[in-house]
Amino acid sequence: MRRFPRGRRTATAATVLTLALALATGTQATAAPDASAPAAATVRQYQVDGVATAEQRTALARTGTAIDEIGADSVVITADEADAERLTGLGYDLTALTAPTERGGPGAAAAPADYHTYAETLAAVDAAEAAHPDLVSSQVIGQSYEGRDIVAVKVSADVGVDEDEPEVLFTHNQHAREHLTVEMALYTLTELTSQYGTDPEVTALLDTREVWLIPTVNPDGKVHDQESGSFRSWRKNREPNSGSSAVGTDLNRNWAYEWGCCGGSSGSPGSDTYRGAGPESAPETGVVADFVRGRVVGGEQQITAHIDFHTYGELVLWPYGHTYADTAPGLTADDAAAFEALGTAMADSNGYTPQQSSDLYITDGSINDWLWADQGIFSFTFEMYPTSGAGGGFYPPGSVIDRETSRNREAVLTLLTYADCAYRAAGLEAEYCAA
Ligand code: BZS
Ligand code: CA
Ligand code: ZN
Repeated sequence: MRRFPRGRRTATAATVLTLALALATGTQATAAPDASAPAAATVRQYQVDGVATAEQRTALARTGTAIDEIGADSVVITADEADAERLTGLGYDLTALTAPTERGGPGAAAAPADYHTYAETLAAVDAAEAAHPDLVSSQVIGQSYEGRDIVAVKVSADVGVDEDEPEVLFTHNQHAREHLTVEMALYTLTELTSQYGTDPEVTALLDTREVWLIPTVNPDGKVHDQESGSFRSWRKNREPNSGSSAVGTDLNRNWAYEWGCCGGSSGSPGSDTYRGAGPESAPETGVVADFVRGRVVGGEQQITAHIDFHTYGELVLWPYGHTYADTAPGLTADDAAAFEALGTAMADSNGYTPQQSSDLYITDGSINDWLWADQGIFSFTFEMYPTSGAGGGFYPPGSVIDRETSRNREAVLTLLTYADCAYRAAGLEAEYCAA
């Protein structure tokens, strides 16, 4: 498979191109260490030098190693001492880093109370629905492993009617520790409802689109990470794994397209990129996938466009993740052109770096690949603020929430705008957007 120019361009454009990656504490080749053992070794971040290409990053990720940020010729990983020693033994060049809080100075990182809890999130949804009954309607679409409700919120004019309008889905918080993404959902909900009837663009879009927000796909993981008194850097869901004491599946490796195909996930339950026992094995993945399948009306998928919000790295990503190739089965050159044009338009508004997700490293079983290949939905991932640990990593301070959620206002509205026909973003309306 060939490398393609997009990755090289963006890599040179950004001195410190960063990405929050998989926190993988185990290895694929051997039995994984028990990630949930009470006496778990100290986990910290390390810089790994000499890792410069997507192939090199994929090779590192395949050892089950955590990679949090990507630089021009290095990465930042999260590892315990045993993993660090193992990697050094494999020839990797590791340097221990101080915690993001210390690197960023006082106030660089958050306290758990800086972010809405799961209960507060649902309360905010209920309040919006009560204040705007004509615009907002929420429904429980299923339960997490531990039995918490997973909620989808519809926002549209005449919300009680299933009108024949393009539908746009926003998913948030697949990864437990990425709390800023839940704030993004609440921002979008507040912005759309408060600006309807006031802002002409928002009004026109809610008159012609149906928006679905799923503020947390992983409520058990969120509660686990946020509500013990201090953050735990937890990524996965909280489902036990049979035959292992290690808990959790990486939901963003558990989707049912080319699941586990390509070395872009781990088969070890102790890894933070554990792909699960099978496609959609995690209850949370199944609930959201069933919801999406339920939006097929009259044989046609109503949802046309989607963003899955993550942190961190300030990136706009699109499929495929399971191959480096620009085009592949189910992804034509025109499809790729539309993804790049729309992704770049959104990135122009928020200052993120746009690229195909495999420019970073290979993943399989991601939500983007499934939504595109299986459901035909133009599906993006946004990696939100910050770009590095200096901004607080997964836990930036609450003082940045307003700025970093509203930063995506135009990008969200751009996606809604093109939801009638994403090919229009690439000038392909004559071919694909006939009325
Ligand atoms: C994250 C990083 C994210 C992941 C990168 C990615 C997104 C890869 C979409 C592929 C597709 O955890 O935020 O590793 O899931
Ligand atoms: Ca509809
Ligand atoms: Zn994530």
